[in-house]
Amino acid sequence: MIQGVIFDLDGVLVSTDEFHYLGWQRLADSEGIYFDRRINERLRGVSRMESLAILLERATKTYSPPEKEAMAARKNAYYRELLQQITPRDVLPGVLPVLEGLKVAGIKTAIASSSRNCPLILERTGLAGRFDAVADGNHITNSKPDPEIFLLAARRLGLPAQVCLVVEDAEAGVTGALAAGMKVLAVGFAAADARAQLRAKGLGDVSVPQMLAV
Ligand code: B16
Ligand code: MG
Repeated sequence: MIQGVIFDLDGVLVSTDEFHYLGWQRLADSEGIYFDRRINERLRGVSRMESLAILLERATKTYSPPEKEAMAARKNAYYRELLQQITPRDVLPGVLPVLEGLKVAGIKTAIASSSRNCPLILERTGLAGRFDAVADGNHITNSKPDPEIFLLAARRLGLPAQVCLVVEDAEAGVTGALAAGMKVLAVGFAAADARAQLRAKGLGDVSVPQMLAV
């Protein structure tokens, strides 16, 4: 029986995944490196520096470690510029009713996001304080597909992995959650992932009883 639900942030609770794409595209364009939405799919749930390494697979010159740090910082600045537009209206459909339904059912909730910008996004969307625990990119060494972030979120909830359901939109996130021994509800870009126990277009297309019965 599910006792805790652990949510990914970008692409599950809010569409910041589009802003990540726009930030990386701007960086790639300024460096003359080919980048597109298909390549961007590989960056979902992956840390900032690992994302840069994937983007640099198409680079024609090699970059030193300090140059790479500067590029990652530049992308983050572009991304944070876009985050200034975010308001509580950008919380994705179904999120607030699901959170309310879980609360009424006595189910604990947590965030497991690879993003180091997670606190800023939670603040700007009004979601800060709505979860029993938060685990983000500032608290871990290995990002998704490693299970570390999910295990940390479960530990902070005081729950064993087997009673946790993870909501994810990334292949790397689904892999990490399953490796942690948790059940998965795959949504958005991961909605066709056959490894997940439950699949839906978004949180607006699934009910709390369905989530708790996986
Ligand atoms: P930042 P999630 C992930 O967040 C994003 O999906 C991924 O595209 C991004 O590179 C990663 O956070 C790190 O983000 O640069 O803000 O630290 O999907 O795990 O909530
Ligand atoms: Mg995501």
